[in-house]
Amino acid sequence: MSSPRVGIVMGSKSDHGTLQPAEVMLGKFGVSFETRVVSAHRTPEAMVAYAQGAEGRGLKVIIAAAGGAAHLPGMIASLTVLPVIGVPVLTRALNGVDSLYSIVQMPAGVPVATVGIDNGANAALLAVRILATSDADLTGKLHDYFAELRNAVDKMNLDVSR
Ligand code: RP5
Repeated sequence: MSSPRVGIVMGSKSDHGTLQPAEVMLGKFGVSFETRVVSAHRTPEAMVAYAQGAEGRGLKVIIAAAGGAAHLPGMIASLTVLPVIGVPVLTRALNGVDSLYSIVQMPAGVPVATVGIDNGANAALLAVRILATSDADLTGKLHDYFAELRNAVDKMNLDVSR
C-alpha cells in the first residue's frame, strides 16, 4: 500500500457520507488517501497534531469536511502550508449554509478552497488537479475524465433530442 497523498478528515463520523464520493473519486484516479475523524472542537489536540504532522508524513493535499460551526478546514489551514479543500456538510437546521459560510469566510492570509455543500466529489477532483500539476500520469487521467463528461452529455442529447 503506497503512502497517502491526500488526507481526508471530518469533524464526526456523521460527515462520512459527504466524503464517500471523494474516496470513490480518488480511487478512480488511483490516488492514495487516508481517512480520519479529527474534530476541531472535541479533539483539538488531535487536530493540531494531525495538521502539523501532515507535511512531514508526505501528504500533499487535505480535504476537510465539517458541518455547522465548521472550524476544522480553517483551523487545519492555519496549522499547515498544504492546500486545504473544505467541504461544507449539509445540516438539518440550516441546510448547510452555516457550514458553507463558516468554511468560506477565511481571513486574508489563510485560504481554504471551498467546494459546494456536500460536494465531496468536487473536493477530490480539485485535489487531483492540484496533484496533476506535478504528475503527468494524473494529467492524462484528467483528460480522459473530461472525455467521459463530454460523452455523458452526448448521451443526454441522444436521450432528449427528437
Ligand atoms: C461538526 O458537528 C461535525 O463536522 C458534524 O458535521 C457536526 C455534528 O456532529 P455529530 O453531532 O453528528 O457528531 O463538528
